Amino acid sequence: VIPGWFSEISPMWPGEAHSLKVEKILFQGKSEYQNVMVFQSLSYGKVLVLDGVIQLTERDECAYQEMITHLPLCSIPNPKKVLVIGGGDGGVLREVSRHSSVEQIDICEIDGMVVDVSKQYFPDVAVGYEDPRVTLHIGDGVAFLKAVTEATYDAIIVDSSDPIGPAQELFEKPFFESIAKALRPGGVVCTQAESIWLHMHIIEDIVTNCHQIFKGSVNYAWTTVPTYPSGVIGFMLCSTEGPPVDFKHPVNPLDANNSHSMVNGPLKFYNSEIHSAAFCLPSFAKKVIDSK
Ligand code: AAT
Repeated sequence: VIPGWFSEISPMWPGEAHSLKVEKILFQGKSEYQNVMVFQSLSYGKVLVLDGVIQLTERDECAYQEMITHLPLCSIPNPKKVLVIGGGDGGVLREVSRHSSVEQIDICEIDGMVVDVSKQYFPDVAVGYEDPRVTLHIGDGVAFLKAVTEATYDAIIVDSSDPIGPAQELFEKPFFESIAKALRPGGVVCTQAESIWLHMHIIEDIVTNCHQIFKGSVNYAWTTVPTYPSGVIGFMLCSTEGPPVDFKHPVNPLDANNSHSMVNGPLKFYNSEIHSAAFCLPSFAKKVIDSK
């Protein structure tokens, strides 16, 4: 450990640790679920860390939040009801709010401290909560989805931390089964699905489960996020039986200067070309994912 630097050390990426130079620690606390820290970095703006793992930085959060949101929402014609699991920082809400067809946005985040800290230190991210269509539920996403007994949502976005800690069950088969039940015919899910460089075994399991559960399409996409382990992160995108969804060709494009956003002006990362490109996989990953 280098003094004055934050290093992201975890058994989930043994033998490597990305580091950022710390200018100032702004917040440190312990919630019921995890350690919460915010620091000012030299080169990536403010950084939110949970249990020693970077959740977002001001500089590159757009790459993750825009992709995890618009990959699913731009793939279906008229999303109305959207559920976000995790994502307590509000960044995904901010992105969902760009879609004018959306009428209802539910979010279920397990940790109230993440919400409070984000509102205090990351106003440009937590601004998503200002959208009047948003209802915040503090609780476990697994229990929340079990309680949804009808096919309710057009899209479910699982903006989850890694499967060590409170998010573990969000990577398991029963959780994907509750997602499928809570989605309308032709509804879509997009989940945080880790890195092709580090976690092919996790990805393999998720893909296998999803093929069994989702009768529409099952796809893996990825993007670059410099401050996430290995610099890339992926998403599992699936649709239920019903109107077919071709994730690779967005039917509901977002205008670059989208005026429906409550916030933050134009998109910084997402566009229709990068949407389609996100589904192109390196050969080593394609081989494994396509074989499932
Ligand atoms: N928006 C980018 C940051 C995240 S946040 C992941 C969120 O999931 C955290 O706020 C965490 O408290 C919440 N969470 C964890 N478990 C649950 C659960 N069971 N139910 C509801 N919310 C939960 C993603 C970071 C990705 C990191 C990649 N290394």
